[in-house]
Amino acid sequence: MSTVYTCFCTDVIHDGHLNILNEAKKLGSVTIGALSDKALIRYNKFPTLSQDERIKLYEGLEGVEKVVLQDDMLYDDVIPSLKPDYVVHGDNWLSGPEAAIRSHVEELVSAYGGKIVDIPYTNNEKVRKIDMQLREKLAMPEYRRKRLRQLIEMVPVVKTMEAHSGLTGLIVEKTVVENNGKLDQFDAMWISSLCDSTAKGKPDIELVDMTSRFRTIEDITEVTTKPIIFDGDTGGLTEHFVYTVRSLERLGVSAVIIEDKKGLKKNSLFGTEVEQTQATIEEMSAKIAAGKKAQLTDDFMIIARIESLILEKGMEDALERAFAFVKAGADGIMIHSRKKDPAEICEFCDKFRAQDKKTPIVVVPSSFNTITEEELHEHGVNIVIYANQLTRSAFPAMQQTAEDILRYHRAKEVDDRLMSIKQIITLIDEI
Ligand code: SPV
Ligand code: MG
Repeated sequence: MSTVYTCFCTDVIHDGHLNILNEAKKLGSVTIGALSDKALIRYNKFPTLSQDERIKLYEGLEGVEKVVLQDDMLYDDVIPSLKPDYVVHGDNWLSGPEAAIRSHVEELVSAYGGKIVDIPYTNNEKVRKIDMQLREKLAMPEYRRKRLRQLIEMVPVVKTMEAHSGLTGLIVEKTVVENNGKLDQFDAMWISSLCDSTAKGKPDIELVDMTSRFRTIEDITEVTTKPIIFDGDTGGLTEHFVYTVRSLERLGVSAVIIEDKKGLKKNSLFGTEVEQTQATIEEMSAKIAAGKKAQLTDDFMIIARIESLILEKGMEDALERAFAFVKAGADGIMIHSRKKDPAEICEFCDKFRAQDKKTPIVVVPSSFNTITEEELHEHGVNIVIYANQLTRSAFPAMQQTAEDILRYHRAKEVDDRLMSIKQIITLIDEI
């Protein structure tokens, strides 16, 4: 009897999967590959069932011979070992970033004379509804909030991109690229105080109040599912910070990062060019402890951001603060630097990791942008935040368009670099 392989990456079996399975059964004895959690996160979306639950779900399907774990989105391990006569997949992988995976499978099966069978994708009302319900589940506060802690355990580096509006949230949510035959996407969103303020034409000095910052969070949570790390600036007064923690938890935010500064906060990238006052270890520790006490869920994280390198207070001061803030209850630490050379960040991470193997480390490589995620991971970093790049790319593009329309007294000259009207009106999903 012929053998058939198909890879499933779903938490819910709908008509589309049953159709694939039926077509597969007509060709021979069927093995389902269950894509592992870590591959699924890169390939598709965060699972709502565990890897083991998914395997059980597939094993329960009628006519399935066996279920194996597929640990990589590329089929390099499973195909050469199983050598199926047929690999069956929905025809949605004929185009878009997934096409690279299909062509890799084609190479693998043609090595021994196997074949790919593309099954027409089922796109009925019921299937769309199930997809939408899954997305909605991922977007719910109780599911979204805990996802950052889950991701830290599941991926080498949580890749986090700035979002400051529904639209930028959608970009972070939906951008998928194909790179060396694999797909990749961001894991989480950073609601930057700099970008949230800049979008409102205001300076980054804690001027945009919390009600407005929460509105930004809601704009983003309404259209996305990925977890959120909120830039809480200094956290404000401790008496206010405890309320902020509760509100953020309720909104489904996974973490707040607060920096050890007091008085009028200026953006860190000004460094010592402007007056900035660092809070004492005792003051910051008390704020962290109060936040942890106010927190109601186990999922939420309070991450302490250390400004010693920014304010040129030295490595020893940065490390002393990091250990003290962890002792005060911080669930993670963020170390910041405005040097182009990543050396001081790496030194800090190595020294911190020598004494603390577990507490998550967050970095924001805006200035030290030559270092890769993989290199940062080697120094023990868990979360990398691209804090402002979407804002900094949009601003000059808009400015150039405005200048050119003024220059030419019409819009024809700029049209080539604009998104088409058709694209922009179909960009947003309708329910
Ligand atoms: C932000 O994005 O607002 C930050 C990071 O706090 S930085 O601008 O580098 O200080
Ligand atoms: Mg900020």
